[in-house]
Amino acid sequence: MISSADVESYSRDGVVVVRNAFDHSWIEALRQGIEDNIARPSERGRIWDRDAEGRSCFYDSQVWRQIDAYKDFVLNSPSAEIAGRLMGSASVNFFFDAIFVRTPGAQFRTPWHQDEPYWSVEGFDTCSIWMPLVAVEKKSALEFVRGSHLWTQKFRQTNFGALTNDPRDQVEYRDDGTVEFPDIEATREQYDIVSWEMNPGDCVAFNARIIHGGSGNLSEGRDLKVFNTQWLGDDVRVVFREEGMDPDHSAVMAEYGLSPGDRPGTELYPQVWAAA
Ligand SMILES: O=C(O)CCC(=O)C(=O)O
Repeated sequence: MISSADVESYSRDGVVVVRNAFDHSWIEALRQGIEDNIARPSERGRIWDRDAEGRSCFYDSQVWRQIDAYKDFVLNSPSAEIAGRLMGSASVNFFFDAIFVRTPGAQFRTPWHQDEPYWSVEGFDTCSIWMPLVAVEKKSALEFVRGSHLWTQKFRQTNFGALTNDPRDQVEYRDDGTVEFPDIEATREQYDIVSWEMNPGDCVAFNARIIHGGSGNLSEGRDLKVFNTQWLGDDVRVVFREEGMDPDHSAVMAEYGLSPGDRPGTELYPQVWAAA
C-alpha cells in the first residue's frame, strides 16, 4: 500500500496523500463511532467554534478506549503499518485520536500551527493520519506548508485556548528565543502550500513538525467529519513543557509511571506495529 515514492515524499515533504487506504467497513464503523461520540462526548470534548448561524466545529480526543469502533480502528486497521512504513521506524506506538466534526457550511478554519510543540512527547519520527469520513473539496481539506517539518526555527504557536476560552487549552508561549509564527495566510504566495480533494478511504499522513492548518471553509450543505490518529516512531520520548500542553497528557502519563525521557508505552500508548 505504501510505495517507495510515498516514503520519499513523506521524508522530503513531511506529508503525503494515500488513496484508498481504508475499506468502506472502516469508514462506516467510524461514522457510527462519531455519532456515539457526539451523543456522549468525553470530558475533553468541546465545541471549538460556533458561528452566528449556529454552524460549529466539535472536537474530542483520547476517546479510543471508550468507543469500540475507535479502539478496533486503532488496534486493527492499516493505520499503524502505514505510519511505520512512512516513518521507516522499527516499531510504532499509538499516541492519541482526535475528532473534528464541522456542521454543513461551517467556515471555521484551524489556525496554522505545528503539532509537536503542543505535545507531551518530542521526536522527529511522528505521523498523524488525517482521515475524512465524507468527501472533502480541496478548498476545505487540511493544508500543509510542504517541507516545513525540516525548518529549524522554533516558532511561538497559537494559543488555542484563546479560541475556546477553555482553561484546559491554554498554552502560553513566552518570548524565550522562539520566533514569531509567520503569517502564512496573509502571505500565502510565499509558501509552497499543498492540499488534496479527498474521498472516504483516502488519508493524508503528516509529520508533527509540519506547518498545517485550514480545513473548514465548507461549501453550503457540505459537512466534514474527520478521524485523526497520531503515531509515534523510534526516536520519540516523553517531555513535559513549561508552557503547557494541548492535549495535556502529563497527568495521565505520570499516573502510568511515565517520566520525561521515557519511550511512550503502557496500555495508554500501546505498540501496535513492528517491522518484520
Ligand atoms: O482538521 C482540522 O481542522 C485540524 C487538524 C489538525 O490540525 C491536527 O490534527 O493537527
